[in-house]
Amino acid sequence: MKEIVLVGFGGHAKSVIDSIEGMKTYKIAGYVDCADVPDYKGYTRIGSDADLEKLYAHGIRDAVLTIGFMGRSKRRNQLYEYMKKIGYRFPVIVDRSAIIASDAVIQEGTYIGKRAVVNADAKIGRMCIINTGAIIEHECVVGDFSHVAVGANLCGQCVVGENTFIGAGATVIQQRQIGNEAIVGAGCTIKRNIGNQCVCKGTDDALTSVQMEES
Ligand code: JB2
Repeated sequence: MKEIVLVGFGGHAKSVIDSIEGMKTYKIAGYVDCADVPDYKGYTRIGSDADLEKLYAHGIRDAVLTIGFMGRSKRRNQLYEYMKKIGYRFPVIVDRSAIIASDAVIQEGTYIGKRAVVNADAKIGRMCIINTGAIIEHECVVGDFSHVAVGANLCGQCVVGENTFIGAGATVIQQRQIGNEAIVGAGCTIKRNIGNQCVCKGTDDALTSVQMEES
């Protein structure tokens, strides 16, 4: 089995570990983290970000960015660029319980969590997180580095930009567009288009209660 290194070893890494173990394609070599974090399931620290070149030279070619995010975070983008220059591959990690349509397209480094659904003709960009139980309906497009959190729903033909966060349990109704670097709060119902870098808050009907503010 090919060896893979995990970058970031917090809560999200634990979810990803279970999915990788279920795939039976990769052997987890260990993790790198910028903090002193406890080992988990027998996986141990094999260095820091400064050691990534050395680990590549020692034969580890595959990596997964297991630093999650719940809003804006540039660190995933920076690490991706840095590690691509070294030569790392970022495989798609799909939990064995996820349901992926045969013609869905999922680009490198994206994680699809437990019981997530990616339906027909959907396109998911690079380095996204489609987390536990999220539903990406037919013909949706999700831009690079975006995160659709647990239980969120994108109804058919929605378009989500890059570096955007769709919070837990949020619903975006069909054919709506969410811009780049936007944040949709947990539980929001989005019934209109949302611009770049907008933050949506509110728990009821988006047409009346969602407040929009430029970040
Ligand atoms: O630059 C970094 C870096 N920055 C943070 N390099 C490396 N190698 N590691 C980094 N980290 C590490 O990522 C932190 O030291 C920490 O160990 C880990 C982040 O763990 P945390 O448990 O704080 O969050 P998470 O990213 O695993 O999970 C968030 O995102 C998930 C998608 C959480 O908010 C979860 O609730 C969410 N499901």
